[in-house]
Amino acid sequence: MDARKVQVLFCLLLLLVVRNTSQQSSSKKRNSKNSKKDCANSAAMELLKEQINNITLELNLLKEQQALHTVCLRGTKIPGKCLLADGVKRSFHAASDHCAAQGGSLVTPTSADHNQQLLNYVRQSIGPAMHVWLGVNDMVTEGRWVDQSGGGVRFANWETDVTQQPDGGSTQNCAVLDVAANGKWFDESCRQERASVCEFNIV
Ligand SMILES: *[C@@H]1O[C@H](CO)[C@@H](O)[C@H](O)[C@H]1NC(C)=O
Ligand SMILES: [Ca+2]
Repeated sequence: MDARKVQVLFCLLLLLVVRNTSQQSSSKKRNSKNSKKDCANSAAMELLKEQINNITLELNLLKEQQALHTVCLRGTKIPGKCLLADGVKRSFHAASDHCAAQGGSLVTPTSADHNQQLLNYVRQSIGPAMHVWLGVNDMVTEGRWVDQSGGGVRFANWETDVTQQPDGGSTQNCAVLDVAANGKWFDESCRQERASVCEFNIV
């Protein structure tokens, strides 16, 4: 419903209210002239309401941007995204929920560059011996590795020089990035408790 319709409805409602109150108070002085004035007032009110709505929306957007700015300052910025590492060890699901609760998702590198930036960031922020969860799993279909939105991953960085990752079959359905292995990926049991990095899209 657009603002004009709302306004007309509001006026009709107002006329009803006016009639009722004048009946109740037995006052016959409220005439249509007053009602028209009331309608003009109500139109002004509607405009004010719309302005308040607009300002509220803008304020919320600013708050979001501010929060994102804080995340970027505490973490690091890569093209299009801010990353925030958390050394607390959690299962894959708990880590994923933890990111979602902050408006982000588990980090999912989409290129060798991103993977390298993530590796550097984790190394200098939470340490050189860390395994961190990636937003990558093959829980639904064994061997089909998907990102947090369920789409197939286009970039992967499995360790294949020493071992042949992913090698855990149906017992290991979640992916980690191993800092000690220079950012190579390994599959692990999703119940393992690992550090994590959340990513936040920069709007
Ligand atoms: C509120 O925002 C909408 C969409 O941006 C705009 O068309 C409208 O004119 C704004 N209203 C007021 C009262 O500022
Ligand atoms: Ca698997």
